Amino acid sequence: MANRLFNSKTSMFCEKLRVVLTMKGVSYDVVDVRADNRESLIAFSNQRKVPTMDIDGQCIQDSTILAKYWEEKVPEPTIYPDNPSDKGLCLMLEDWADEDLNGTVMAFRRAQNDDDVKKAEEGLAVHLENLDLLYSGRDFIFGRMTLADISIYAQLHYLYTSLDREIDAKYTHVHAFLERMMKATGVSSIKDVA
Ligand SMILES: N[C@@H](CCC(=O)N[C@@H](CS)C(=O)NCC(=O)O)C(=O)O
Repeated sequence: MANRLFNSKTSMFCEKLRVVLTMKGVSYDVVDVRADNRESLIAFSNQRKVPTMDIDGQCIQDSTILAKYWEEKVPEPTIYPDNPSDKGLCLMLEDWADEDLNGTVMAFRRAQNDDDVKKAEEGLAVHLENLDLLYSGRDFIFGRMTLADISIYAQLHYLYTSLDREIDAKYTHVHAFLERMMKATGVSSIKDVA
């Protein structure tokens, strides 16, 4: 099977998918969409968003759909919890990270002035307080690394890799989680991507 990933190194959704692909041992060629201003991506998929994959000529787009696709193709190791109720919660957390947490993180990118940055910081603080509670006393949300952890990590990691921001040291459980995720994904410096 020939797989191509239309990739942007810094995209949080691409990092989320790359972690899943590595976990499952899926091999793929990388097409760097920044190298040709997305021309080959648009020619292949008729749209601009990454991650997009060419899987034996089949075009599949969106990190959530691709994660589900690869889970079905390569079930082990699984990216979801075993218990169906936990799986539902995992998918909800994936969606929360991809939408709400992403919106908060991207508010820094969209900020035009100090007031916007202050609002973004306030929004992020609410999520960090909740995440710090969520990760207190547990390594991963469902005992082992699942798509919920991967999705949350991809968003928080983007603060460091692309926005040159740091998470306040007072969120000790969040920091311990980031370190666990870096170890699990083979990233030696917080500024590097998986
Ligand atoms: N829900 C999508 C979001 C993908 C997304 O927003 N990708 C961004 C990069 S992080 C992109 O390619 N944006 C380019 C554009 O919209 O023109 C997913 O999970 O894959």
